[in-house]
Formats: sequence, structure tokens, C-alpha cells
Amino acid sequence: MTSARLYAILDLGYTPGEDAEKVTASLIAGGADILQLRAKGKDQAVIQRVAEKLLPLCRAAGIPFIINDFPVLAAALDADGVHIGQEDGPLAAARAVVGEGKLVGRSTHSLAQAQAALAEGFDYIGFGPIFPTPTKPGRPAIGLQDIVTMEQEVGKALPAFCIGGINRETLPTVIAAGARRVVIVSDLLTASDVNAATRQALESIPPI
Ligand code: TZP
Ligand code: MG
Repeated sequence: MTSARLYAILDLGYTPGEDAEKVTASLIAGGADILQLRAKGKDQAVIQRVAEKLLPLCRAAGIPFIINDFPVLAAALDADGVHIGQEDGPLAAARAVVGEGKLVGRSTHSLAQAQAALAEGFDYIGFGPIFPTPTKPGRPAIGLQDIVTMEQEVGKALPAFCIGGINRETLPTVIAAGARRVVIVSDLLTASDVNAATRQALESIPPI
């Protein structure tokens, strides 16, 4: 986790469940450092079925497998952690469900929220959306201007991943603005060659 630069999300809004394993294998082969399963509006039974296929791939690759939104499911599957949003309650509640050894990440949408997540004790944060993104419709972009301060005040103490509208084209701008770690969702999932796209993205992010 400490050297993780590229956090990939297998989002069932882009990748149908039947392709999840193949796409995840390509994300891993391309060098993704962390994998999250995100499935807005899907049944927990569906998420569980897909998660059960992805977890062994991540384990074999030695990368963390994170479940979005569902601490109970993450615990039941023995996933490596859970990712929760601002509206999903305190860290302590999620931690109590997944256990001390697991990762709990928080979405943050401002410098103040990033600082609060650090103070609360989250294991990592997402910071964004940096740019508008169809993957999270209705969430206003926060821009590039706070990334340097966020990295200095928060990102030095815990892994902080810039997210939202980051693709291979915008990535150099985000890195130049001070980001050290990013999440990329749609650009990788919709690429004709997911492995090559992931590798290409990773090449634009300096090693930590
Ligand atoms: N949280 C903030 S922006 C975002 C999430 C889950 C979506 C990022 O997706 P994309 O396709 O990389 O813009
Ligand atoms: Mg959420």
C-alpha cells in the first residue's frame, strides 16, 4: 500500500459481471496496485458472486482487494478492506465490522474532508473528483489547486489517491499538479486493451 500509485476500480457500471475476471486479470497484468469492486445499484448477491471470483486473482497477485460500500460483505468475504463515502458513517463503525487488520478507505471531496479522514484514522483516502466524471454524476469537480496542500498535509501521512476524470490524457496534468497516486476507472475499463492501457497509465506516474 505504501508504494501504491495506481488504484483500479472494477466498476460493474462499465464492465459486465461476466467479463469481470478477464478485465481484472488485465488490470493486474498491467500493474494495478490495488483493486476495488464497485457496483452501484446492484444486489449484494451479485456483488458477492463477482467478488468471490476477483478475490483469488488479487490474492495471487498480492494486491489488496477492496469492496466498495459494504463492510459486512467485505468481512464475510475476507476481502482486504472496504471503501466508504462521506455519508457512510464513522470509521469506527466500519472498522468494527471488517476488523483491525483490514483497510478502510474514505472518499473525500475537499481539503477539510481529507484532513478529517486523516485525523479519524482512515487507512487511505480518495480525493476528488478532480475533474467532472460520468462515473460519479452530479458530484462537482474540485479542480487541481488543492492537490499540493493535500499531499503535504495528508498524503505524507497516509496514501491519498486523486480520483475523478483522470485518464491517460489528463494524467500528466494531475501529476504535474502534485498528485503522487491516482485512481482511474472508466479510461481503463473502456480501453480496447486494458492491460496496455493500465501499463501506459502507470508509466506516467513516478515511483514512490
Ligand atoms: N469517486 C470520485 S470520482 C469517482 C469516484 C468513484 C469516479 C472516477 O471514475 P473515472 O471514470 O476515473 O472518472
Ligand atoms: Mg460509497
